[in-house]
Amino acid sequence: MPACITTPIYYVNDRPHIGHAYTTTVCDVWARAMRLRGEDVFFLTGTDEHGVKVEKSAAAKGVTPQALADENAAEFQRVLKVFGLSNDDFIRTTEPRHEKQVQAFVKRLLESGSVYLGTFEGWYDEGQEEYYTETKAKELDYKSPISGRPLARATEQNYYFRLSAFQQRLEQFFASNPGFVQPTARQNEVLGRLREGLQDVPITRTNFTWGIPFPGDEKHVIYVWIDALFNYVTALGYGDRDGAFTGDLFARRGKYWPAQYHVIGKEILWFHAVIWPALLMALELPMPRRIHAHSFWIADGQKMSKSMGNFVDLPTIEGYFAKYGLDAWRWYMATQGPLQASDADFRAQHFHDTYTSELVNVVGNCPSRVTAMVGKYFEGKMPADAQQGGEWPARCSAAADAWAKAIDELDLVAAAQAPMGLLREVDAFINRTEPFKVAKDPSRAAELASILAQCAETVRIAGVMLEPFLPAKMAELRTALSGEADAALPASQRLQWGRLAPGTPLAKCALFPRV
Ligand code: ME8
Repeated sequence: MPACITTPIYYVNDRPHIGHAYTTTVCDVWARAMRLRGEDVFFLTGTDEHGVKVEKSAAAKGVTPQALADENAAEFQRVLKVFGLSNDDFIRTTEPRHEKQVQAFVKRLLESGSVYLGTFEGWYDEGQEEYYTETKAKELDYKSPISGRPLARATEQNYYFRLSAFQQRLEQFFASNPGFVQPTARQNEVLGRLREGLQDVPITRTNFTWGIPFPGDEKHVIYVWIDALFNYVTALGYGDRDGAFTGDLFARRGKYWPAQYHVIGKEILWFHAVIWPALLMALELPMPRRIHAHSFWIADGQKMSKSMGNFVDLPTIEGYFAKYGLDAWRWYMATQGPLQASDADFRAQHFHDTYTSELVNVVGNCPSRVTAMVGKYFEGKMPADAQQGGEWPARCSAAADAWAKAIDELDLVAAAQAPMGLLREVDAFINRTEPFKVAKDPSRAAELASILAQCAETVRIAGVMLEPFLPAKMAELRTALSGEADAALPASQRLQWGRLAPGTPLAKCALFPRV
């Protein structure tokens, strides 16, 4: 089945930082794992370029919003390459393919009665571009829950999306799709807020101009969040046929909708878990399968924020690449990050310790030990195993099942744990069977061959499962095990026991140097 995974589209009023790198890396690991499994994957990311924030940042710099957007979108695209991220498309909300189609959607919402002209009185969080009702603003002490800055009083005539009309359908939807929002703690928050009752939301603005004009009433621009959410379908070519809502709605990539995963940070969950589904209901489009709202990286116990200026920024990240390598960065992001309900503290020492204890001592050391012994005792050739793997084929197959299940659940920690567990078992097996002692007794040659053949084959299989996390290093391992041609095969074949035929050259490899 074709699978689609998306990141949020990032605001261009800011430079890329650890948060953007994190979400995109999580999606990249998943996309690579799915491709490895032979699935047809579409991995989407991009930039969110309209709205008052971008307009203001541009004015402060004395450039046009489009110029600022162009500059920072190019920077985001450059960064994707530096990070080796394997996205299939990059959508920018100022592209005609997006703008034209957003207008068509909004027109359709207007025609179907889901959008109407009304007057808003309430509170506005400028940093987040989010409106709050009086009740909610009071609860927040009239301060932005994100930046802490005071909310502004707002009265405006605007077009509204009739969100309230979707209360019941949303409740039913959540009841019949219990795992729709992950993790569960986040889903409970959404359900709690849903129970308070939905109010209609303004979807246009008149106090600035940097946005997509509202079709038929161009003194209004479409609210940046409505504009932005639609990226998930405009990138798939929805309505490329000039907004005709008939026949094959997706001109190009319709097979990828609905998305398997929208991966986002927890601060934008409401838009994705409630507003987006309601918009899709109003347009009679299928729902995405899952929204995964991860938590935040924090820095040395403190919240990272633009105002505090303590975001782990690009130059810092590039410092980690230089010292530990890109794959080590990916590993830390994927296995130590805030993927579930708790925030994760980014600490240099913890990074270093994780690198040493997992990548140097396990992922690097185990293949190095095994290939070194094969070099020493079998002239660097895969020995023949008279025991046909012993208990190892079953262990590997259980690990492969656990890995695949974890990937389905976007549980990257468990997905990494499966091959790590195998490598640790190989290490323990070597310590227990002591092949270096067995080698001293010529009458035990067959036993030595079995031990090392079983280790080498298990290392190969663990390496396959580690590829989505450590693509460059595992390519090195693959080459050392003479498996270049394997890269093109699906995991179902590569995870089978016994691909390393006796006599296959196995070169010694050193993957992660101690730092
Ligand atoms: O919200 N830890 O864009 P944005 C982990 N344009 N992830 C973090 C993070 C942190 N400390 N800080 C940010 C927007 N992120 C909108 C989205 S989608 C239709 C529109 C990540 O540039 C996380 O994925 O502010 C978060 O949701 C995203 O960056 C926000 O990026």
